[in-house]
Amino acid sequence: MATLQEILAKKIPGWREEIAKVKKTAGAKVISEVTVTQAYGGMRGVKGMICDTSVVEPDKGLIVRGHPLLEIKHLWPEEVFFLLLTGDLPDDDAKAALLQDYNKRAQVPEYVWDVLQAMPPDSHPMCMLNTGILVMEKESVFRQWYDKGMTKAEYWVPALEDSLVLLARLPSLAAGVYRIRYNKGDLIPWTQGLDWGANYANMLGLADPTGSFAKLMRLYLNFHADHEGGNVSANTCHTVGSALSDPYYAVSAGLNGLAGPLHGLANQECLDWIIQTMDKFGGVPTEKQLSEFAFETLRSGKVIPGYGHAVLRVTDPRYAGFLEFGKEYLADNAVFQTVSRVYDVIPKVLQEFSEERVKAGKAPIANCWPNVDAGSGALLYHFGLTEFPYYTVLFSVSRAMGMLAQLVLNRAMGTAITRPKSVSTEWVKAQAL
Ligand code: CMX
Repeated sequence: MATLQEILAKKIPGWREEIAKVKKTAGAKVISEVTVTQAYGGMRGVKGMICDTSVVEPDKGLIVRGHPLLEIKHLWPEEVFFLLLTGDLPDDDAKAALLQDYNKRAQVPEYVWDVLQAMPPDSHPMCMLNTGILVMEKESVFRQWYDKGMTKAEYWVPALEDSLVLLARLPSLAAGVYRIRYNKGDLIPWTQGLDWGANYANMLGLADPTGSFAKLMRLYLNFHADHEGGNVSANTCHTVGSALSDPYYAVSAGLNGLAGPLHGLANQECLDWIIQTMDKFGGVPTEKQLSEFAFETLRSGKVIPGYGHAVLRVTDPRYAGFLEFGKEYLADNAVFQTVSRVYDVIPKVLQEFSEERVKAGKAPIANCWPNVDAGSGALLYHFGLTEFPYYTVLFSVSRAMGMLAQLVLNRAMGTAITRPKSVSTEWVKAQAL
């Protein structure tokens, strides 16, 4: 049975050749232009980097290595990581081999727990997760090989080893963060032979008599793994990794971005908003009540979390997939019913608010539809994971797969250090006015 390392070692030379050919024949072709608005506006829509693991089509959503997300929603997370890295769906042997790779590397060192136990008890779970990742940096094989001296062509090999160690340990680390931060008792160890998603579900320690929570975790970890290269977490990981900082530093940097409320933290904010509406109206609010509460939120200068997107212009298929799961497993749950009702109301509210904004000379809201963060919290809440500030940690465990797959491929392709050119406002005025 071929290992992931052997499979990649076979594929990488062909990919390098292909990219060299593309650069040689089409190197001078212009693929993007940048306006002044884009330069001030977070480079939205500027095509200035390559990511082969997935693409996000504005009208379709996430496509992973050519597969529309909802067509591969049955994949377990380890299969998704294999797909992201190699471009192929793994057969049973490859899936088993990757699980073995994780089993060998899953033990979180004791010093990590010592550090986490010593953190202030009100630390945010994202800060604890990231601290745990950073203290393990001393084990980076990439850094050891780099210090000894290695060729550029070899970079991907220790980068992959660090990635496998990190991915193998992340479920235990993240579950440990949950149990320490919320005083849930002893840590639950990794179970050899149990898959990555079910292991994580098990180590959190929530009751799961029917196995539905493990199912949700596999789906959750599948859906959040990757979202092309330009989002804050992936792009940050890419930039930091491009300086040849090792995967521990790079992933940690990416996750610090995921911890922002406009990015991954929106899932925490979103459920908080849903619960606020239920508290205010004493149960599942009516459409009218929701609409009024939404306008109140918007007029107080806040965003509606879970809605809008920098690239998408339709309902996020990840949201649609979660909604489908909810309808199957928790249709009677009041929080889920509120989430569904919010979906009936918010796009219209945002559209109306957007029109008001435009009349007032502001930018329109480009996308009034839900993103991934709009629905996931209700599902977690149903299964007893009620601590909102923990939600972005779950997102992180999953997103690490995409960031690491991209990082390994970038090291394999010898992607250059990131260094776009910034210009000053004086320069823009001189050019454009
Ligand atoms: N509620 C209120 N206003 C919103 C909005 C929302 N859900 N979505 C966009 N807008 C506003 C923006 O804040 C911006 O206002 P200003 O011009 O006053 O700054 C204006 O509409 C134009 O923004 P846009 O072009 O539509 O969207 P951006 O690409 O700039 O931002 C995003 C995208 C996701 C940050 C934004 O839609 C947002 O803040 N959504 C709520 C937070 C959220 O759900 N984030 C999670 C995204 C998914 C993820 O990364 O995990």
